[in-house]
Amino acid sequence: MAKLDILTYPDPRLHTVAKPVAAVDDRIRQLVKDMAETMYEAPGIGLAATQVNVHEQVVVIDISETRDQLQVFINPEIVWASDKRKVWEEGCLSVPEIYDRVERPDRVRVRALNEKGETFELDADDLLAVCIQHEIDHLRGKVFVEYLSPLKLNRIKSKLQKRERTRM
Ligand code: GNR
Ligand code: NI
Repeated sequence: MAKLDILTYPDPRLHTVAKPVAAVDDRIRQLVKDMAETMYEAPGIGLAATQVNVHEQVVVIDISETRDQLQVFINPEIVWASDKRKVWEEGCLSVPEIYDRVERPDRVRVRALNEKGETFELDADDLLAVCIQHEIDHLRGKVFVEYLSPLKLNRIKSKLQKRERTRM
């Protein structure tokens, strides 16, 4: 298994739109393993393939405290979202040490393929609903800070670019 490098905002590759996975084969299963290892080591509660510069629709999530409840979503799509919305304080492995409030639908139903290539549907609320929407955004080339005001976004960009320059 290999730990993968995570792209950091404002890397333009984070805006690439991921393609659907055509076949859930051993190559995809290896990618899932590598992404899971990368997520656990980071540590984070989710990771989208976009963040490791692979532009295919693969997401791994583990919101459990015990870090042993891996959830895999291939070609995920939101098939229903509640009208009710909720604000959550989000963070992102591609935007280190930046946390801010984002409003999203409170509950969503997701349809995806599992590691065997079988279709499943899942109703998500609370942190799982936030996380799956955050990850599907990555697959579409969107990073959570892009929901913030232009002023905040510019401050975040300069902070991260400065940090990059000083190798912090
Ligand atoms: O580890 C993560 N924590 C988190 C917290 C609140 C909302 C979303 C997230 S996802 C993030 C990992 C990540 O960057 N996934 O893309
Ligand atoms: Ni993220």
